[in-house]
Amino acid sequence: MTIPADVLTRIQQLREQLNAYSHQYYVLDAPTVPDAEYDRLFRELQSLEAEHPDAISNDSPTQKVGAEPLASFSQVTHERSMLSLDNAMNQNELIDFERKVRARLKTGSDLDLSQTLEYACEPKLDGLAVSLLYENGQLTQAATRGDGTTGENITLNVRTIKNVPLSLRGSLANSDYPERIEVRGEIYIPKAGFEKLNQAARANGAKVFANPRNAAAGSLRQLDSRITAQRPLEFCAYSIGVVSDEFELPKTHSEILNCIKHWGLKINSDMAVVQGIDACVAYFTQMGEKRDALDYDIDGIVFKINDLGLQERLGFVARAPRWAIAAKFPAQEEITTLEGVDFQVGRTGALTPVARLKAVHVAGVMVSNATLHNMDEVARLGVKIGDEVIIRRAGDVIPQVVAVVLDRRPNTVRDIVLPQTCPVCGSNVERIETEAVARCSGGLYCGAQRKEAIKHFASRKALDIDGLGNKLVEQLVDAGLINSFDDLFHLQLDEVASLERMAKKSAQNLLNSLEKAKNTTLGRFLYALGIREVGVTTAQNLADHFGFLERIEQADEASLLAVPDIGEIVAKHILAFFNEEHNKIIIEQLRKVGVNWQESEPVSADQQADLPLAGKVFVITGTLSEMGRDDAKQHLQALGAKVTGSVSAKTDCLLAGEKAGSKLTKAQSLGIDILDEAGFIEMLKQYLVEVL
Ligand code: 9MJ
Repeated sequence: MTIPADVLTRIQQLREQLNAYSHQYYVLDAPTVPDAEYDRLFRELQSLEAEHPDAISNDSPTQKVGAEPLASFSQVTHERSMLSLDNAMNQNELIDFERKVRARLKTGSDLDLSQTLEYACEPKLDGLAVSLLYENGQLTQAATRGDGTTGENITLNVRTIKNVPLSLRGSLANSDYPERIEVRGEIYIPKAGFEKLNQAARANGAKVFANPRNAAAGSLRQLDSRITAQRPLEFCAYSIGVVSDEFELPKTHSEILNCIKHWGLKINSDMAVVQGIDACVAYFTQMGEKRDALDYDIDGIVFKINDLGLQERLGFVARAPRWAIAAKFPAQEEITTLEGVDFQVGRTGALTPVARLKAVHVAGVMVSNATLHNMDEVARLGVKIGDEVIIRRAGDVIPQVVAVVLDRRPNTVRDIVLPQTCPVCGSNVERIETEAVARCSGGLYCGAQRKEAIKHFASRKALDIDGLGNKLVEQLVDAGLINSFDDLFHLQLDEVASLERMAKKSAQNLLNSLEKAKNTTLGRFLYALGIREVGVTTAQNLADHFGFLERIEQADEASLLAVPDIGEIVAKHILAFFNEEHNKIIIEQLRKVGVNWQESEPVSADQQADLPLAGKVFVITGTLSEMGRDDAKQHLQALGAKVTGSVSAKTDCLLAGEKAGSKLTKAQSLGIDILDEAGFIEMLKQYLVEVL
């Protein structure tokens, strides 16, 4: 069947547009259109291709969803072997590396070795090394490193990875890229994707991965590429393999990386070119400090002699190049003994098994506790008290037990048993069949739940009671001074001042903060109540949608489901909360002691569009000294702006407080408007917003 010319043109247009948007999003990290626009064009292309199957091409953006499962992976022999790297475990070994490089270059050389050597420094990603072969600009083969000589053909899986282009940017006719080019790099799962993947797995009783590297490996090893397509894998390039002869490549490693970037593949934006080994040491230290804040896992830094001529003269030993070295950071996983398990009771009564460990240093921090999440996780790990366990501490995520070293199991191990009664209040522990979590049924009768509920009530995004930290809440509850939220507002100066480590002045400050916290907003108040699954955003959505607390209290399931982001489960929690008589009493008591907020008719869509900052996207970063970031956000939202977390081409304005970091740099590079706090307050005044 022939395809009408206008349809073919449209299909071509859509593919180019979608490829350009993907490139901006996944490679340049600077999206230019909202996701909804991408999805709309994607669906248009899908439906045109469904009507005209002959028009489907192998490199269409619709072909990134995976294919029929394979029976097994075929083998690929690498045309140029894929090398591994030698390691430097400390600074001396790194300095020794340069000494050896210099010694080697000196022999029979006419080089001026008084000059410093130039290095490319690259964060070392902890994933899987892969090779991507592009022929005539099309991705024709992807393979794992394997043993360096032979790997597995994982083309179908790699084709599903969002930031791997199926065709290179530019054209072969213009010699924008070589006819054959092998790009090598690492496939990995960023930290956020890993946490989400495991959270979902825990909730569904599915396989939980020990670390992002295992998750990446498991995802690539799928014979069914439709599963791989669901995993948050990314590719980052760091070298090339075979290249067709006729193509003239630049003379340094860093320039080659730039070429790769122009071809449309991601390279590491944190890489740097430095002069001399001392600068390498400084880069290593600096990245070590940044390690936890990066959104991907690294296990060290790779230093490479930048000059390709020098690289060639240095050559290889065994399987590793002499021109590169991987300087390692302290390991994020260690082995220690599980000495016992305690059960911690959270705000909603959830019992979390907490591993008590023989103290051990992990990535520079002494660790003696780790979470075991829930009893399903305990069963999955097969862990017992007395076992040797592998624990992992990555970034600011709480340490986790990731595996048991079974062949070191002593015969004195004991089972971990879920208590039948709450270790804090003695109430029954209940476990609903469909939930992984066991809960204490004591509610606010349970001291642990009460403490957690009050901590939450006082927290920054809730009533923001300055000076009422977690420790003080525990003291107040333990001293019997508060049992419920409203008790906070009945506290007397001498009662507070009589607590340990509490001076009269700080007691007075607390009472002042409590007085101030009484004036709040409906969104904050709803969040502070601690309704299950109602976070800051849901609470604000409820407040915006209904405008009055009474309407929320009386809402039925259907009207709750009309609120953005509220699904059946959250709606049920909200209904259950307001059906509880004692919750109504708590709210009434809080109103009685003077907790108050403004209520008003919700703003209609038309009115929303009339607001002065309607349609504008703001990002807030750095420290605001006059007002908190939450308040700034609320002011902006009240003026119709949307406040998002990361700077992109879609951002209209960055509100940058003191000590602003990478977001400020990014906004500057994208030419986005930047406001400091003083400018922001001026702007608010211009819109007649009363500030403070
Ligand atoms: C990683 N894993 O990030 C190399 N690597 O270069 C970087 N690995 C490498 N380079 C030659 N950035 C062999 C391996």
